[in-house]
Amino acid sequence: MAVEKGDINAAGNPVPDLKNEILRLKKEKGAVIMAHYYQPAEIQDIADYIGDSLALAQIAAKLQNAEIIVLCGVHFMGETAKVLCPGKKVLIPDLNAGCSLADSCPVDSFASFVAAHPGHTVISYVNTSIGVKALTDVLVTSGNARKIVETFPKDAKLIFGPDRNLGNYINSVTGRNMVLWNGACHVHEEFSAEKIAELKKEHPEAKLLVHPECKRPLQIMADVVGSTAVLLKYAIESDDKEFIVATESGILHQMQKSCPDKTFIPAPPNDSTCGCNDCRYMKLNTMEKLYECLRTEQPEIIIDAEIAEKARKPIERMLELS
Ligand code: CIZ
Repeated sequence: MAVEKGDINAAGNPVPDLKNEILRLKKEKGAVIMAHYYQPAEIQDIADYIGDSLALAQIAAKLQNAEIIVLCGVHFMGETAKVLCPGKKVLIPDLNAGCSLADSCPVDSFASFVAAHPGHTVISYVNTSIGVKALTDVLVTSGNARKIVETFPKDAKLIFGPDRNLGNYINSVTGRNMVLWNGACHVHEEFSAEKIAELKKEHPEAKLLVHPECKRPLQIMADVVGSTAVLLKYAIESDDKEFIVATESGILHQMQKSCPDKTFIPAPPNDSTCGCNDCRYMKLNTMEKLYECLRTEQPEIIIDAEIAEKARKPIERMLELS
């Protein structure tokens, strides 16, 4: 049951009007709220900035007046903001909001993988821990991976981690032969090509929008493969009226808001009862936690200064090349 203003919470205190309290605290503390497209709809609606991880990093790098950044997303996004804004307090509503893809690439194992490929340039997807970023030459997001990989000669020796599906996709469109780390995202790996094919029969006019973290068969079936920002832009600019969307469900909120006259159908996962096109980490953030985070200025992202310095270089290189 939804908790509403006027209700009494478990501690016996009145429940605050969360939206107004968040806006009040934000103003009082000179805070900026940034939200990823995969956040719950009500958090997207209250944010100052909404975007993919590239846009959020670009905005964080340019923020002048904010004292506090509340990054409503997952932990690695908060770390990226902290590296780019070392003088600001960076908060995240739930410190447990991790990332299955980042977890699929432990720092020690990645260090051994890099050591086993001497002479290779290390390209990492931004969905990695700060430790993996510190081992990386240049970071990419799904929005700029192709462009950045194409800045390297065709025969350059490249390592790409941690997402094997994005890596495969970039190899296929750039003609590169990057050595891939074998990692994946629990949401994007779950979409079922068979169920999507069935859905396409029911909606023959629908365009299939696929995130490159999905498996190869989906990439091949897709009308468009792209980052959240690319898929959103396509949906807005297209004359088509119906879309099947194979990425985390949070993006459907912006799609529907931007295109109220169009229909967006979430792509079905293998197990239709699992709710697995909701990222369990992204959805840990709630309005209650956002309010508490602004009130208490906790939890805060803290990064070791030496690692932050090492991670800054590949992040800045990505921003220069984007
Ligand atoms: O890089 C991001 O923001 C993610 C996780 C997805 C996307 O394509 O925007």
